Amino acid sequence: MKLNENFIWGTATSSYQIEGAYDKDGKGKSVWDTFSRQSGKIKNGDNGNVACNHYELWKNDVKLLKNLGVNAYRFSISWSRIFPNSSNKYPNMKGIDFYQKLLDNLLENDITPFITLNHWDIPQWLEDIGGWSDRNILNYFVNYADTTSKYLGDRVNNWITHNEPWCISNNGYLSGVFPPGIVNNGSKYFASIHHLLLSHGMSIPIIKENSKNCDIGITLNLCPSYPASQSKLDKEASYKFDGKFNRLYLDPLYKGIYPTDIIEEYLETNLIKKNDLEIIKGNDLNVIKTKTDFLGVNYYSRAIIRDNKTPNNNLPIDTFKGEETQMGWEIYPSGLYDLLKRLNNDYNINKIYITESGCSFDTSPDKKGIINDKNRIDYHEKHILQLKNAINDGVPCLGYFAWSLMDNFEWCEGYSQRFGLIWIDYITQQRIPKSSYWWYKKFIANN
Ligand code: IFM
Repeated sequence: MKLNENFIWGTATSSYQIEGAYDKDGKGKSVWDTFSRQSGKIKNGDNGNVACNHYELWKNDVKLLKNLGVNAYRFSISWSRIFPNSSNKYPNMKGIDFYQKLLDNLLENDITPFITLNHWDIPQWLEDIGGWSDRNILNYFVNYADTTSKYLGDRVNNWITHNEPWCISNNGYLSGVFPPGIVNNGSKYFASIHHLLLSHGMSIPIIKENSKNCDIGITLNLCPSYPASQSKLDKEASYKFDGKFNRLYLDPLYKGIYPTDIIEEYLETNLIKKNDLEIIKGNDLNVIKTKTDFLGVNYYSRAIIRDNKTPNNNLPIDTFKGEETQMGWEIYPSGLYDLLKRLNNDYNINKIYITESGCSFDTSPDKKGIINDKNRIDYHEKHILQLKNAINDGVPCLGYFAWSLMDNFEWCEGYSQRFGLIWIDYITQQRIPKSSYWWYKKFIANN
């Protein structure tokens, strides 16, 4: 299983999912603070008020990272800790201070930080003026990227602008299961995609100015799709699914164009109207295409697509017969290989990181306190093997981040899903490394 000796072995987390301290040290409310308070939105009425209390326990968490032996750690910044309210003039220095200390400690421990600027928890005040559906957000994002890179840029060489724009747009404006909880609003959905991608491109030169010689990327959750049969209809439906899930983000980023077949379908089905396309101004697509240093790939599963003439975005996902994780996601390691090969062929990307790969299983401590999550070990082992095959076949993938360092707030699923290498007791905040933690440690050491 040996890979290049500079290979990045990391783990990943995000601010709202682990930090807690939702109102400490001047932090403002994020959209997830607000959304999780609305009844029926989150399983068991959970919220991220305390989460893993990483805001207080971060030193201990860095020790766990060090002991794990990872050479990188991906985490995100809580935008509403930095700009708690709409005055937006000066950053909240207590928020900056928290991340500076965390970064210093990581660097002292030889752990390379990868920072995500937007892992979904944008400030509520920004949502109140239109959030991602409004063009005004561009300047706010650029200002946020400028400020954070000014204060943190000397410590950080790897920046990720956005995490999984598909989730923000699709879940925020079509299914409505994420904030702002809007259902079937095609105009806002499309606008949010455009503004996410555009703000990515706009912020690249700004971050580069402040954080010398850094690499900047964007993380997409990509899902390879396979037709349920070799019928023409199924193949076409599978290609369409790929368009909505993958090409809608990859094509503008790497080719400077939105996929025509998808835009046409959206127009035909009235999901968007012709004048919704007017949000694409003169130079926007060129800005989106600004050279991105790396692509972050989050891979969890595949889709099997069967055409049943369902209109709009509701393409059916067929059932599968393989094993699944507790989220009900099929375990399909070779999808990672197929995806990476495809990215290499179609987009010729010169640097890729697997910024997330992982699974939810709720294996709990046994009588001796041991958490024997063999299925998680198996999951990572199989995915890393596929990754290695892809690298051997020429894909420039330089790192793998296991999702997640620790169990955490899994969005609409609350605390009911556990993805961590470390078990969290949410009552005592005790951290117990699972067998997968010890396995990953040994695996990294051997590599
Ligand atoms: O927990 C999430 C993460 O925030 C984004 N990617 C998928 C993970 C599992 O659902």
